[in-house]
Amino acid sequence: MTHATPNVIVGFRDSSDLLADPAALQARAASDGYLFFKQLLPKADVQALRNELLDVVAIRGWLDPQTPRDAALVNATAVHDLESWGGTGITEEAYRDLQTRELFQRFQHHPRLIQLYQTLFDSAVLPHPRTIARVMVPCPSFRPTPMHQDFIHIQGTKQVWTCWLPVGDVPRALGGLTVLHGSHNLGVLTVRSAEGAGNLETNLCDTDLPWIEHDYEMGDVLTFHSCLLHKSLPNQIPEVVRLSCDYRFQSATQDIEEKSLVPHMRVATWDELYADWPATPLKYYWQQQQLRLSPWDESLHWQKERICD
Ligand SMILES: O=C(O)CCC(=O)C(=O)O
Repeated sequence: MTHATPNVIVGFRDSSDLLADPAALQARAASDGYLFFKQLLPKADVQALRNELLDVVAIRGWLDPQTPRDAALVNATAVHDLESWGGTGITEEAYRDLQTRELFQRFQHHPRLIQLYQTLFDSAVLPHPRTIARVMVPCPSFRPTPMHQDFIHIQGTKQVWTCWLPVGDVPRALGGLTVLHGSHNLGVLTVRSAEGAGNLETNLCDTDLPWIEHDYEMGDVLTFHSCLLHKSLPNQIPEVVRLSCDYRFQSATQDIEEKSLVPHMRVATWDELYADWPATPLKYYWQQQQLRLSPWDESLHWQKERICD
């Protein structure tokens, strides 16, 4: 762990050794608000997911045809007018295609992820059906994700943990996720409108809490509490696509809000997304579980002025 600037730490604390000690893992989660696991997932598994996500952009001509697909270099001319739909990095039509891909939906149920959350929650796990991928194609309309708490967008129990999964190496210069250490203890903060994924930015007054940045490698997993402040760094390698998924998990015994059960941004219905899938228990898996639904609180979305003393 090194200090880049006074309030920025580079390098997450690795919690891999705590997976064998549930009480210690839960204590660290409660104090830090995030957990990081180096190489939790086999590289080959993440590479298969990467190939799938890259396929979505390659078949639309958005990658440079002169370089290997895995380099994820953009075709700058082709992406010049591309509009990032709702912070996904790609168009609505391409994102719908991505969401139909079984590998992408199945990946959230990777045994190593389920095992991690069983240990963290000490209970049966409910993976949120609403899954999100970010295919951050660097184009003129692209904006980094503003600082926010997921609870504003997700609601339900505050004990939802986001799994942010770099789908490939994501060095800081490529615009990975950074978190504000311990900020889940600040409570639910007010927001104002902003550009970038979610379109809301948290009003954060002066704090001594440090931001932690990381040079992610393929296979790494970052997970954090629903109230932990986070944002993406700017992409300073403007010719390379940044790939990541954000999946969410909670204990099956806690409240969930209904929008977490529908496809992200209602890009399609589940029937439409499943249309070409073979028969599999993955389809509508959550309907086999007893869910505790809680109502949406629209007042959390009201935009507020920045109020700091
Ligand atoms: O990947 C990003 O840029 C945003 C991800 C995010 O905000 C999240 O996972 O909650």
